[in-house]
Amino acid sequence: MNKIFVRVYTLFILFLAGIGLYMILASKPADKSAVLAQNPINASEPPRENPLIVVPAGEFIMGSNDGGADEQPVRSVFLDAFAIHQYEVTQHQYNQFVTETGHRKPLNRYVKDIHYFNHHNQPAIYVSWLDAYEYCQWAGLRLPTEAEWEKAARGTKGLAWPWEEEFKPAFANLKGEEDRGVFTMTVGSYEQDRSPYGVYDMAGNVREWVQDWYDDQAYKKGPDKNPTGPEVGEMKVLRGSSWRDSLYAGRTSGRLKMVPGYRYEAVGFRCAKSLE
Ligand SMILES: [Ca+2]
Repeated sequence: MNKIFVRVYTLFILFLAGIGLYMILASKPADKSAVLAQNPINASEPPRENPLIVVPAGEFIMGSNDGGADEQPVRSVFLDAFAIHQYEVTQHQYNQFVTETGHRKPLNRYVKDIHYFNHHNQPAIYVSWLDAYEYCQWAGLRLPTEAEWEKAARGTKGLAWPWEEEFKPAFANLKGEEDRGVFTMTVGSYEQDRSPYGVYDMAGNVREWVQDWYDDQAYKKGPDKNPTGPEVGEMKVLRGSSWRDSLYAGRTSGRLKMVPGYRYEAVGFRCAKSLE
């Protein structure tokens, strides 16, 4: 009697395990294709060029009274001419640096959902401030200052977003369902997330390291010409919002601070250079 009971019980357990296995196997491809359908990366697209866009010398409106206290006051700041990458540095670009120098790879097998992030036209992510700094040096460039980044994002007239003054979360790759992105997207694929100079993704896609140390008084104390932030500090500045954050965080004057060693799936960068 006992033996029959054990056999029936064993068969019942195997039956349950089979159903569980079937459900796992059947559900995975459906989830993946649903996500990918919402996140259309053109896999066959060749690597995108990332030209430098010239921002002419002159004054621009820096800061805002609508955000954090660290963005105040609003004032006119003069910058010498500079050039800045049209797009965030792509994985194609960053991988060339890794191959040539042996620098640490940003993506590895421990990264969750790596297959949603690893196309060559998606931005380089999981890069610390020092990774970004060293990439720009290798490329014969440098990180933009906060002031340069802000001018490249908003033009001379103090736009709150890279586009006109409307609150339009669908215009950039941000958190939420208004736009078509789920993870990082091909750089430059949001035509409206384009600044008056033609620089893309200054509102969304990934947050971006800049050169300056963070100082909450930097906008109050900085010079009116070519401000570069404090000499020393503990935190570096990130600018713009990302696929994991809101449009509010992507205001052109918004400032975020982070330890320089921070590496994350929503943080990348772009480079700049001074012009004579
Ligand atoms: Ca960005």
